[in-house]
Amino acid sequence: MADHTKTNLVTLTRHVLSDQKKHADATGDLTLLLTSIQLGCKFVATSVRKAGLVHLTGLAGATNVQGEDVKKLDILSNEIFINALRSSGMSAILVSEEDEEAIFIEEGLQGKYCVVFDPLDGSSNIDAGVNVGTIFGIYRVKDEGGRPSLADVLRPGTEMIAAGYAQYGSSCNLVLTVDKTIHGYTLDSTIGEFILTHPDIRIPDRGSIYSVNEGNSMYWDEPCKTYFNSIKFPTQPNTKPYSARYIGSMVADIHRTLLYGGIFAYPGDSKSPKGKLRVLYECFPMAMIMENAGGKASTGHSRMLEYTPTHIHDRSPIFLGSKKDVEDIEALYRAAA
Ligand code: AHM
Ligand code: MG
Repeated sequence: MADHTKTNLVTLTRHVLSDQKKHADATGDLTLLLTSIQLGCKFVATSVRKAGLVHLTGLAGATNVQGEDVKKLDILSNEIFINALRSSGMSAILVSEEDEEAIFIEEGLQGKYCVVFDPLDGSSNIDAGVNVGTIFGIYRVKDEGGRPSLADVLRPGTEMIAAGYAQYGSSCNLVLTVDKTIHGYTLDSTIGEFILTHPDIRIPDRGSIYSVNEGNSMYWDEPCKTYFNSIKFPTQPNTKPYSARYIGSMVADIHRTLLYGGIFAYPGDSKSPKGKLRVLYECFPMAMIMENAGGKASTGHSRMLEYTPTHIHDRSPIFLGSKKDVEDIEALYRAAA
């Protein structure tokens, strides 16, 4: 028998299509929308890789060595995603970290999905060659055929129908969650396809790595200080302290947490009571991914996905990762309440 494993690749599109076929009422629209997101990720992956060479990391509006106008990578990435999503004909509203206002897609190109995204998260790291990523979440409009409004995106994360991220690093990885399934794909740049490499991702119930910006610890509240002290100075016999890992690029910190376990946190503090991370396109997609991988995501006080954002760039404190690690910090907040 011939070995077909090397020629029978499971691409992201093939995988999503076969999952969608399980739904009798599936139209293929979500698959089409995801195709445009994939295209955006491939385009950004290539641009990130070329950035150092063509000085794409220069100031917006700067000129490269060939005298051509170059755009800063986050602006370029934003345009790439907006163009891909608009032309897919599948989206109704786009919310991007880069745009103050939500973008309402014109009639004629309008579809039934709302996409919230951060086109290039962690971009302040890019000059140092650190991993960056794209984060996205998808809602279905409430009233198909009706007039889309901000109410279609100012909804709890429990109503998101899909979410994911792409990480631009030594390889380009895309993690996607739809219908409680969660799989990881790696871009094979020779054929330009995302190939299924991490089926059914599960996060360990407890980890041994913590990931937080400790430079903010003087501003933390007591439960947060107590929690991080407890994992660094364990009092139980034969218990090792947790290791610290903090890249400062959410996608990279979450990707490691998802694969190895542990906890990632961006707490609120006395300086920034709501923390730094944005609810719609940073906290919710990552929370959905963690939950569907068997982990947890919390504001410290309640389930992250049950929060209702008050505006499109709303922020929230967040603790997410291995179930038991997140439960430990929640217990400390409960005790302090
Ligand atoms: P950005 O969207 O402006 O790139 O900021 C978000 C990034 C996240 O990727 C990361 O988790 C966080 O900011 C790091 O913030 P800090 O430098 O305060 O630790
Ligand atoms: Mg961001």
